[in-house]
Amino acid sequence: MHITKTAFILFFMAVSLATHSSYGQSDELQIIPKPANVVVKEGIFTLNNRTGIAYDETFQVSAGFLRNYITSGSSIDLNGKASIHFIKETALPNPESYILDIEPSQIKIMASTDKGAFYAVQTLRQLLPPSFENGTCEKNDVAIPAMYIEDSPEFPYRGMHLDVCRHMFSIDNIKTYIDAIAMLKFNTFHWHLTDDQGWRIEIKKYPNLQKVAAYRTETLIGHYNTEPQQFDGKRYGGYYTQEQIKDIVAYAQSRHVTVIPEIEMPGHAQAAISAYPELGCTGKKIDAATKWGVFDDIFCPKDATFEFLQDVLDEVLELFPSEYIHIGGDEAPKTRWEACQHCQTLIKNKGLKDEHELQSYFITRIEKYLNSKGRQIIGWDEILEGGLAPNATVMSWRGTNGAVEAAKLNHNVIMTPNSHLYFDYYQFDGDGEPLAIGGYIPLEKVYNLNPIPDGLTEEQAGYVLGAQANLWTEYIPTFDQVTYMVFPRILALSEVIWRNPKNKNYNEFAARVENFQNRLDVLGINYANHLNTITGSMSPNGFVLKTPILNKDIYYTLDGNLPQIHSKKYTAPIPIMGNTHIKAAVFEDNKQVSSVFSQSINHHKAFGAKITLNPLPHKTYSGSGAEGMVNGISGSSSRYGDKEWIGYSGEDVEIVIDLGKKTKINTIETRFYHAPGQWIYAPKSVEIGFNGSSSKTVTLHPTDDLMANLKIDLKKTKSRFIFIKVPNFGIIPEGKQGAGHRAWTFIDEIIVN
Ligand code: TNX
Repeated sequence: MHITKTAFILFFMAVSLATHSSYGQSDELQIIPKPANVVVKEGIFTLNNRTGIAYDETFQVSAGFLRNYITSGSSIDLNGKASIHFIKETALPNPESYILDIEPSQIKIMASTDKGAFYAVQTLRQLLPPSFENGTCEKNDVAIPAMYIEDSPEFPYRGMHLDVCRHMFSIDNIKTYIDAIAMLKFNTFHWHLTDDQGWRIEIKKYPNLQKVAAYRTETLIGHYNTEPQQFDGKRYGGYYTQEQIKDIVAYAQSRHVTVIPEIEMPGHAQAAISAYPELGCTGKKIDAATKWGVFDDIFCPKDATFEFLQDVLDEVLELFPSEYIHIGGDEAPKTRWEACQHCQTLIKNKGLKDEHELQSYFITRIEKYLNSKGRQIIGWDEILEGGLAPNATVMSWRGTNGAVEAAKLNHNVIMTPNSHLYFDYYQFDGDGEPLAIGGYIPLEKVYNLNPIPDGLTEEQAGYVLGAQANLWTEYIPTFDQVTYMVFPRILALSEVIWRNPKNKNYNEFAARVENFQNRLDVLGINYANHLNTITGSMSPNGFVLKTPILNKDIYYTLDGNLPQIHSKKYTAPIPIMGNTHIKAAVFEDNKQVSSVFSQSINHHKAFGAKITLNPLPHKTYSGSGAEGMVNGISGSSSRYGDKEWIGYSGEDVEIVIDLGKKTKINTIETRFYHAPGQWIYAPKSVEIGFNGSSSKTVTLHPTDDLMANLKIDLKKTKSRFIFIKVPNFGIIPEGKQGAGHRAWTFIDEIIVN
C-alpha cells in the first residue's frame, strides 16, 4: 500500500471522527503510554496455533521479539498460516511511528523502520494477557479486540538514567532495567559509570582503575544528615568488564535502546584520582569517597590529564556506538583550581577570566576531541557556566533554567529537572517508604510535567529533544529498590514523553496504572503502590479526602478511633469547626485496602486568616500557597517538598497575617527546615511585629532533626496584624554542599494561639 502522507492523515481523521464518540472513558484502552490515536472496531482477532508471522529483513528485531514473546509466553507456536504481517509503510510522521491495525482476519503492523514496528509490538504486547510475561498463559485461543492504532512519539529523546557508582547492580539487573524501559517505548539508557565513590567501567590501558578506583573502603550508613555519621566498615565495589559492556550494548540494541555512557569530568572524579593521584591538582594520595556529596578533588586540567581522558574515551568509543557521550560537567568545586599554580598560569595564558571559563575550556577541549571522532557531547547544566562548548547538548537538572538558557543559545536540551524527574526522591509522604535522599515527587507530579519549559518560543521549544528521569543510587543498595523507585513513576514519564497529552486526566491514568500492576506482578518487578492512598487537603468548604482512582469508598472518624466499614462514609468536604483529628481508610468488599490516613487540624487563632507572602514562594515549592500557611496543617517532619511547606531560593520573605480584628495573642509558632545537605538553611533570626508595638527579633537554633523551631511567648499582646520578616540565611559557607550559592528557606504552618 502506498499513499501520500496527507492522504493518509485525512483518511485517518475521517475514521477517527466516525467512531470516536462511541469510545468512552470506561472502556479506556489499558495501554501505557497511551497511543496517540485509537479507533476501536467490531470483532476480535484470535491468536492461536493457526496464526503465523510474515516479515522481511527490515523487521528482524521487532518480529523476532514478537515471535519470542508469544512462543515463550504461551504454547502458541506461530507455525500457522501468516496472519500477522509486518509491512513497510513510508508515509508516516517519523521513523518511530507505527500503525497497528487489528482486524478479525489479520493483524497489520506498519512502520517505516524496525524501530517503529518494535513500538507496535510493545503496544500489541499490552493487549495480550499479562500471563504471557512469564510463560504461564494456558489459553490456546487468545482474543484481541479489533482496533486501529496510529501512534507516534512527541519527543525523539526518551531516556532513563541509572547510577551504578554509588551502588552497583548485576548484568542481569541491567538487562531487566533495559527490558522495562523498552516495554514503555523509551529509546535511551543513560549509564552513569564513573563517580567519586567508584569507577565501574574496565579501561584496559589503566589497570589501577580496576584495582583501586573500583573500590571504596566502606560506605555511609543511614542518611547523610544523621549525625554522627556512621560507616559500615565493609569494602564495596566492582566494575563491568568490556565483555559485559558489549553484551549490554548488544542487548539494548536488540530492544532499540541506545546506551549513552557517562564519564564524569572534571568533577565527581575522586575515584579516578584515588587510582592515579597525578590526575588531581595536589598529586596527593586520596581514597574513593565513602559518603555522598560534592568533593573538592577534581581532574586537574594538565596535558597528562587530557591524555588520560582521551585514552579512556578511545576505549569508551569502541564499546558504545551512541552518537552522544555524556561527559558530566556537574558539581565541580573550583577550590583546587584556585590554589593550583598550573591552573592559574593556564587561565592567564589562554586569556580566560576565571575558573568557570577554565571549566568551559576543559569541556570544549574534550568536545573537540569527541567531535573529531564523529561524536557529540551531553553535559549537565553546569556546562553553561563560563560559556557553553559550541556543539554541546545540555541536560537540565537544576530545575529548568539551564534548559531555557541553552535553548535560547540554539543548543539542544534534554529535560531532567529535579523538581519532577529525580526518581531518587520520595514518592509518598507517609510512613513506610525506604530511606531516600529527600525531596518529594509523587506520581501525579511526574504525570503533570510538561517537558517544554515556560519561557521558550515555539522555535526555541524545538531544541527540547525530550526528557529523562534520573536514578541516583546513594540510598538504593538493591535492585528491588531500584524498581520500587522507578515504578510507577516511569509510567507517568513514558506517557508524558511519548504523548505529552494536552488534556491530562490523572484519575484515568491512575486507573491504567492499577491495571498495569498486574503485568508488573507477573514480571516480578517490585513497585510502589500508593494508588489507594488517601490524600487530604483543606478547601473553603472543609477538608477534602481523595484517592488517585475515583469512586473508591472512603470511611472516616473524627473521634480518634480507627475507621471501620461502619464509620461515616465520605461524600463531601468535612467542615472544620474546632481542633479536629480525621482518620480515614478505603474499603473494598468489606476489607480495608489502604493504610489509615490520619490528619490533625489545628484550629488556631490564625486558622483561615487572610495572609500575604512577599514575594511568592518558588514555583516548585509553593506548598498550598499563602492560605496553606494558616490552614491548620503542619508540614511533614521529613519531606520539605510536601504541600504544606513553602520554599524560597535565596530570597528574604515578608509575611503579613490579618486576623480580621484586634486579637489577644499569646504565642506564635512555626518551623524552618534545616538540611544543609540539600542547600536548605533555617534563617539565623526572624523579626516579628504587631501594629502599634515595636518588633521583636528571635534567634533560631537548628536541632539535629533537620528543624529550627520558632516559638515566641508574647504575654497577651493585642493586635489585628502580625508582621513576620524572614531573612534568607545567606551564602552557603565553604565546605558545605552548594557552597557559594544562596541558601533555600523552607517555612511551615504559622500557628497563632
Ligand atoms: C546531584 S544530578 C548530582 C548527583 C547526585 C544527585 C542526588 C547531578 C548532575 N549531580 O551527583 O547523585 O544530585 O539527587
